[in-house]
Amino acid sequence: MNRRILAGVALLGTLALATTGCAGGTDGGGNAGSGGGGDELITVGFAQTGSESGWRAANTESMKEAFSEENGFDLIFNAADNKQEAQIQQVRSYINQGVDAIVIAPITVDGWDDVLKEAQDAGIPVILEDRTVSASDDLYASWVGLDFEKEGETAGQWVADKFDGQGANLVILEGTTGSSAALDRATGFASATEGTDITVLDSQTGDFTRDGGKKVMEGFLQKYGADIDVLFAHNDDMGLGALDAIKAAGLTPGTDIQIVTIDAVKDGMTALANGEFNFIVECNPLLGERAAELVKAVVAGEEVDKRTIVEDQSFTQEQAAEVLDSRPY
Ligand code: GYE
Repeated sequence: MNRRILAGVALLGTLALATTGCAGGTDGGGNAGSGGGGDELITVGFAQTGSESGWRAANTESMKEAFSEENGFDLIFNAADNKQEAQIQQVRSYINQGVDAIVIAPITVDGWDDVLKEAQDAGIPVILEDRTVSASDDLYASWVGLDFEKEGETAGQWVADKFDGQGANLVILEGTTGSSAALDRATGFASATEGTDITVLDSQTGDFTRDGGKKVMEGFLQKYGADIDVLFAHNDDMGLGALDAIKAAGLTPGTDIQIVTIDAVKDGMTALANGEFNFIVECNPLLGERAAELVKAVVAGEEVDKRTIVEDQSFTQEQAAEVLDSRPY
């Protein structure tokens, strides 16, 4: 009997100690002495777009890894299935829960002003990752992401170098309508191919998914058949979906129709190394660590850069074959 009671008392003692450690953090006091604790966890609500692509899966993993308890975070995760309204609702719910900071990967550029203002009024800092918004940058603390326009430009430059002067026919699979990733890639690509004799036969959204890419490419093939020389897909997944459609139409991807995509995820790089894709512009999804650093700094009241751009590379078939095994995602 005695032993049991003693064990219970000891356990309660440990709990009390642990709780004291936490409370110390809340008071903002750096009161050492509570043995194990350290600071309180930072509660972060992360509003992810959805799970549309391999890029997104890698991005989600990177975020979950960086915003771990060991790193001092209590992460509340939600993916909005690519529905802007649902994502905004999720951000509102994070505001109501009184989280310490909110991270958003905004599905579309427009429509964020009101909810960002609500977060600001509630004193909750917002950090954007991946895509950008059209709202004033006074309404959020910081953004970390990629230069989508440059990605589109690099893809367009490759097409121009290869096909200008041949009167080639091009089709485009666009990303999610209204997303900064799709808008900026389209702008960059158009500027790099402007003034060439390349004809854009068609350009439609495949919503950044394999299924979307496949369906839209089937439509393109029905309409234009073997007249199509080049495909530009705003991401690997849509290009991978298009491969099925091209093969089903009796054409050889990489030869009959040359394919340039953006992202450089494992499946895309494999298709490139196998000769089914012809060129990939990288878009780095591993933004978690930088986002976590930004959140920590902002919550601590430190000054941070408004914009952090992560550099991308690009790959030919030969380069893809060389680096394929060492790619982390
Ligand atoms: O290229 C695509 C994903 O916003 C950069 O979204 C991201 C894009 C990425 O679904 O695969």
